[in-house]
Amino acid sequence: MERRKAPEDKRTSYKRKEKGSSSLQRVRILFGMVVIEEARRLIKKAEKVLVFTGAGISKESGVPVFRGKDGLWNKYSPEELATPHAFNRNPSLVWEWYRFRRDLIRRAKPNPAHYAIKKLEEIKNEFLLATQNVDALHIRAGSKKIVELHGNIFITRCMQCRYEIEEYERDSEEKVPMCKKCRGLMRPGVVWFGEPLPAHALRKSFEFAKKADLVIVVGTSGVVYPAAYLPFLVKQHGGKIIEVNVEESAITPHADIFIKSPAGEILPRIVG
Ligand code: BV8
Ligand code: ZN
Repeated sequence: MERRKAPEDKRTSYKRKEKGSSSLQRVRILFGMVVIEEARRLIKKAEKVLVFTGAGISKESGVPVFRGKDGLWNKYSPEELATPHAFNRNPSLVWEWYRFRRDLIRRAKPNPAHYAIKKLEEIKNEFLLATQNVDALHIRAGSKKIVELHGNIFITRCMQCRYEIEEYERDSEEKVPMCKKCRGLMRPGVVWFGEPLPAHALRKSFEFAKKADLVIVVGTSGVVYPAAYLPFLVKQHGGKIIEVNVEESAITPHADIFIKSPAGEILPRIVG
């Protein structure tokens, strides 16, 4: 009598599927570990290290990024708020927006990714951190060898005599602050679209990129120029690119190692 196929087949197929999927997971985990090991090896070996960061490194600190579905540029248009033209047109609207972001950032704290970069600065003889972030969280984490390519949101600067004040703790009373030296209009100390980057930050970061043997790119979409040239400069001069991002960016196709992970979870593991 022909034996009816045992019902368990489904189970075995399920098991097989399960076995199949878990082995795939195991491969992924193994591959992930290999990639992390490779990144650790490259970082250990590197003598001149550049770290290039974007808004993604501060996401786990609660500071919103710019692009993507919950990015700032979804709700607010950069043209209306982050250009010299917008400020001349409506300085109080622009100040309102920068004060909203200042308050948000004041309530944020540096996360393990910020501290891992500070640690790397202490380990490496030749090191530079070039950040696009204006949130000063790297500075609050203790980074010293840093250039702020797009300025610092807590700096308030006179548009006439360039007199500057730092407002880390609180903002001045006036809705639109005026300079106490020349009564000129004061603006946030950030670089707006269409404005040149601070010459020293540009020169220092580009010079360092040309001699760096490794750049670690963390949490940037890599679409804002001239900052986004930095990883390519390292590559053009024979250096390697390690990228950490929760998703692929404009830099990923050029990365030697791409680690798809939140920066706060992975940086302490690859820098340690
Ligand atoms: C200038 C300060 C000329 C203000 C900012 C060449 C080609 C094309 C365009 C241009 C070009 N050259 C110039 C331009 C124009 C323009 C530009 O690049 N436009 C782009 C948008 C097309 N550049 C300029 O205007 C620059 N100036 O060129 O001047 C000149 C020269 C001489 C004389 C006169 C004029 C000035 C650019 C600076 C603008 N200012 N910020 C403010 O903050 O309010 S830019 C601002 O946006 C940030 O600073 C930052 O740089 C940028 C946002 O980029 P990201 O940081 O990458 O953030 P984003 O949200 O895009 O991505 C976040 C990433 O993190 C994502 O990939 C996400 O997946 C990832 N992520 C999320 N969570 C995590 C994570 N990763 C890891 N872990 C997580 N947990
Ligand atoms: Zn002034």
